[in-house]
Amino acid sequence: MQRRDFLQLGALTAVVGPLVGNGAAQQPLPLPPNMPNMPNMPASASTAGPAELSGTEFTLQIAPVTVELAPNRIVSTIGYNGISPGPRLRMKEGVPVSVNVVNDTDVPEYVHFHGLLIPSDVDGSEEEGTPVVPARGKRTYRFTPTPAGTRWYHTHTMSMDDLHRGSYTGMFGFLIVEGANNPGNFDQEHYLALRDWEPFFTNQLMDNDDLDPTGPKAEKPDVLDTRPPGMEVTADIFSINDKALGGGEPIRVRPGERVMFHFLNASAIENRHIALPGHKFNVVALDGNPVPAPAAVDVLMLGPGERIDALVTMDRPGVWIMGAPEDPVREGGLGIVIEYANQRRTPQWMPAPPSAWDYTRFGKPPSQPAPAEKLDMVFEKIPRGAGKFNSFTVNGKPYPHEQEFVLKQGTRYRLTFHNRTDDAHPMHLHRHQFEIAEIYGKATSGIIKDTVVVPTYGRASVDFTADQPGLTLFHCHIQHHMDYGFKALLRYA
Ligand SMILES: [Cu+2]
Repeated sequence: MQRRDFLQLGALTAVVGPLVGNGAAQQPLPLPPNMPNMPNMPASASTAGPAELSGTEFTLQIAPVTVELAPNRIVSTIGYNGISPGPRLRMKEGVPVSVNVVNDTDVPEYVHFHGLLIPSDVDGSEEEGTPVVPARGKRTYRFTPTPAGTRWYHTHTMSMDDLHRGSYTGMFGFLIVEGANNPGNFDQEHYLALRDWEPFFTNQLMDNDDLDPTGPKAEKPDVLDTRPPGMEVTADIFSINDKALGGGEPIRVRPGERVMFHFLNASAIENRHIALPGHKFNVVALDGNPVPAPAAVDVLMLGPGERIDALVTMDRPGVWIMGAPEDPVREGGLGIVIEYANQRRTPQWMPAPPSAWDYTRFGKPPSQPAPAEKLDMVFEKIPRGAGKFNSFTVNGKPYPHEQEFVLKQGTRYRLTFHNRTDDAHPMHLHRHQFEIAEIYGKATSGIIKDTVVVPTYGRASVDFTADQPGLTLFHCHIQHHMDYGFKALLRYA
């Protein structure tokens, strides 16, 4: 019996808890059953620390942790300070900090500070030459956090075929860089990290393409590669922060409240969508950076590594499920209950209106001419190029592209991604931010990001200024893709 079959059977026979609805559109909430390979662990090796740390001196202890997704549904993994997600780190823009990392495991580690403009030796990337945090050792990262916004931190080790290492573990957390002016025009705010657990290899990937952007498939080859693909990584147990849907407390709101949600896709494996029936998300920032044209949408899309800050006006009293539009993902745990005051109903789900994600909705018309300097990157997948797994090339060459991407300091570049694969990839540039210039065949400006999902067989162009000397890693934020070649190293002349 396949694992997925087992899960579905288990879900059907699971004792349905107090969350079963009785409305026309309600769905039962079968939580993932306790898996035989998810033992109820004794108390974790480290003591759970506070959920938020602020100041200039931080300590992150890497050690085994247990995560209670729901009563009797406990996963064991590696985390920071005894919890997963790790503590939210709150820093002030421009004020130097020290992050002391204590590694209480037998595996050398890197902590990457995602979305910050910091030097290579503290960026937390082996490829960039950041010194390792040795197994059973410690190292201090010192840097000056910038720019302000919703950032995050996570392990940056390779996993290869070990699904208990790297970003498959619980080693991730929010990092908030506070700027000088923080308007905070809302009634409450929540930091929500989307996660999956207990990943496994599969040949059959669930397709969520309905909600994905459509546009010209400018890079679709005339003759498709029909060789059998290698195995990919998937999961069927999900959570928001450390709780599966129904496994934790609801978010309690009052009619008329404005709630700021800070979403992070901390998954190592898949792009995710989020909807809240009857409500719209007013997107105000992407990857922590305010957008030129905030706009309201029904469904959010986040590739691994991406963040969205969105305001929701609570104007439809009820008890709702905010979660993944795809039934198996939401029922597998990717959701959280939004409960209005004085509402006693069971949580309701309603399918979201048809809605494809489009970054350019939040941009402004292009105003700048294209930079004179251009770089092109062609992404290709080699089916089973790495034994039972696919491998990836950038410009037909394997990592590390010694003379391929050499930047002149102070120069502005237009970087064009040609995605000749049958997947949408979340591409992340370390230590820099870029401005989306064109995507889905549409030109735009003013959207500043560090990660962008390049559509299936699509093309995207981003502009960036080479103003951060030092080795700079560029990679797909899907761990399995990065590990099998989907990365390049940019260097300065
Ligand atoms: Cu990828």
